[in-house]
Amino acid sequence: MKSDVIGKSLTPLPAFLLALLLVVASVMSPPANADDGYDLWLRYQPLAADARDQYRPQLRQLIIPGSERSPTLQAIEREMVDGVRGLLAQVPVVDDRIQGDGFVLVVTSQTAQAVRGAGLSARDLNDLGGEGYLIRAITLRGQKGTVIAANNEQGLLYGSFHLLRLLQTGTKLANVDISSRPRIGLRLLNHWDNLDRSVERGYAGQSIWDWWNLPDVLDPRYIDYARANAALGINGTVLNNVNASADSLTGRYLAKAAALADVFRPYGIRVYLSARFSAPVEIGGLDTADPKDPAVQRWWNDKADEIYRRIPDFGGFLVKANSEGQPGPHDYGRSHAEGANLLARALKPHGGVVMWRAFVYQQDNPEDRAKQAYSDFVPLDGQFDDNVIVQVKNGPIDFQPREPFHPMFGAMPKTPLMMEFQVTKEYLGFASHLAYLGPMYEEVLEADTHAAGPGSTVAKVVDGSLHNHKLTGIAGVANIGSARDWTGSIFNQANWYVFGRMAWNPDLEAEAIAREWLKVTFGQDPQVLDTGLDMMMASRQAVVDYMTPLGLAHLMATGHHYGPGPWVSDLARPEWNPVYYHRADHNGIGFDRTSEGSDAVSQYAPAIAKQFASRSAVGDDLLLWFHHLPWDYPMSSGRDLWEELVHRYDRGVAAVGKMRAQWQTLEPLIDAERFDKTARLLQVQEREAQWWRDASIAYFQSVSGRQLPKGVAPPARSLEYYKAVDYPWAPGH
Ligand code: BDP
Repeated sequence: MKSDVIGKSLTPLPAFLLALLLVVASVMSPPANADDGYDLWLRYQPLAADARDQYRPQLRQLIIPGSERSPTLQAIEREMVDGVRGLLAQVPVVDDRIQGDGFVLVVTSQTAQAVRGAGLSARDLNDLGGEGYLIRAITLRGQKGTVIAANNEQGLLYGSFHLLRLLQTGTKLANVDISSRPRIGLRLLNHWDNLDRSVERGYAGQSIWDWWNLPDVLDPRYIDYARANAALGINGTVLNNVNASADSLTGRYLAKAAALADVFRPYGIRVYLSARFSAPVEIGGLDTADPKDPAVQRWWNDKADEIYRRIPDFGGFLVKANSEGQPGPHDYGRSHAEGANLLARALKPHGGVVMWRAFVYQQDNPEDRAKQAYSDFVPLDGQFDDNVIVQVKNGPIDFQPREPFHPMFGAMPKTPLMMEFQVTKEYLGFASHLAYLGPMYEEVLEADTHAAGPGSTVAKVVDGSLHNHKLTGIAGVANIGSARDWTGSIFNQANWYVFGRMAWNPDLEAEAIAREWLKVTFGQDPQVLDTGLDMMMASRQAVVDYMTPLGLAHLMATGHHYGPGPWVSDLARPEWNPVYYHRADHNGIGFDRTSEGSDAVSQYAPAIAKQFASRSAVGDDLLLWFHHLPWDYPMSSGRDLWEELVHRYDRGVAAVGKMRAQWQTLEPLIDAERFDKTARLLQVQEREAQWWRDASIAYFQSVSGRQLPKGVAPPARSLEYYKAVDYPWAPGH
């Protein structure tokens, strides 16, 4: 390593060489009208001329001190060179000595002399933790440049992606001074991917994991997956479905997982696996999986040893137990804590964690489904080992277009709780409908649990600050498949993006992230940005309105959950039927969760319970989640409940019509391929919003016996018609 990174003169790239490179680049890059969305937020298309002119002098040289390039430093170098070349049409000189103005210096505290050389002190890096970074404009011996500094290489990687994002979003570098560190430790995607390459609730083609050909064949896509995630700060991935096959833990499949771990490692992404609780029986030859049986403990210990031999930085297990037919500790009369601790003890010597899911509800339990997880788990607070984190869905039922926050958040102070969001849109129109989920994530994260007084937001539970937990996490059920655009539509990419950005900082605003995503995806045209932002910010509420307005939930068709099915009442378990959730009859509609009803409100802190229990304070958006009300209940709008319900359905359809028309105005500004696919999907969405509206109104009219308000169009078809609509081959099921 050179002790001094300051040098003398910059050798500019000879003009003819640059010109040649540009010609080659323009021949090789596809025309703007053939953008299939593969590049996600790493498009690196040339910036507008004025932006290029502004940045070029600032990015002439990339300095990475040290003679050895670790795989992570190599990844940084590749990304920076490719990014700058694409965005600025300028190839930065990679060197280990500063030769003039316009350098980007990439240093860790290990390259201590370099850090000092960059005018930084240990104190500058102290607050950055293991993954944070700073990006700062500096002048070194008269030479102007930018430094990216971190305590280790993972931070440098994140900082490098951030610098590229600054260019993509048009942020000035001259006085840049950013320091950033993640608020949450485990920032993971959960893939519900099966070993046959089908994806549970996946709407973007087959699994990207080509299990069959792994570990011998490594699809280059794995690297792009890692890059895309690292750019957001995602640092782990659970490879297989929570409805897990025990085969994932066999030697053959561990070798495949290990191959993926090797690809992801330079990008700071650890591999995790969903573990089937009964694996000791299914692949271990034992006759029990009882957590109290020493042979079972031994089996898991040995399994963990084997995994860590293959994957030294293996992250740990995700477990769905005693839920929807999955095996678990209850099968042996043991608690969730006893089950979780069994696996935790096996992982502990290796530093692994258990993410134990709280998504449980039991067959034959007559209790309100919304209450069951809390009832099962809260009494166990304090009984989990310290490498267990309980993974809780954002709401108490199941990834609905809108739910109140889960009452477990704030209710288990001695247990770290991690958030589980669904990024794939199982209940929000699959990949076909445009729904930007940022506002939904934001709504939940900023919800106040009141667990330790006002201001005890869900975000503070999840980032560990409320109850002083070091182990913290957030998971997003991935919407990724092998579709060229990864997520089935361009706008679905925004949901992966916003999940990752909020996982890094749960206080980021959905709107700001939407704007940022639009820039990295479509460029800087103000009309595209303003129109796109309008569409995105209205989209989730539109889905709520045309599917499940006013706090209704789970009215989707059976099994695949696509399209309306509010009439369904014949499924084996009561809580599988939409009628269980809306409880509509001639007199009224809604689920009474006050003390007169299921008393689910009592699972919230008193201040929140009081708010939810009050018909006026709860607000229209969650009204029917907590209250059963007569059809003529007077709403704050001046309409009665029936009229308001119909109004919301109409409002939802109108909002989609507006989005579609807005998108049309962007045709001249967006490449043909991305424009056209989005336009077609918006047509589908408008048609299906109308279908949802018509079918729902037809059904609720049949139970309420009420007339449609004046001027409201009747449903296009009969209720019988809507009931007969069937999608036997809907994906993801
Ligand atoms: C439900 C899905 C089901 C999942 C389950 C879960 O319909 O496919 O297995 O969640 O989260 O919403 O375990």
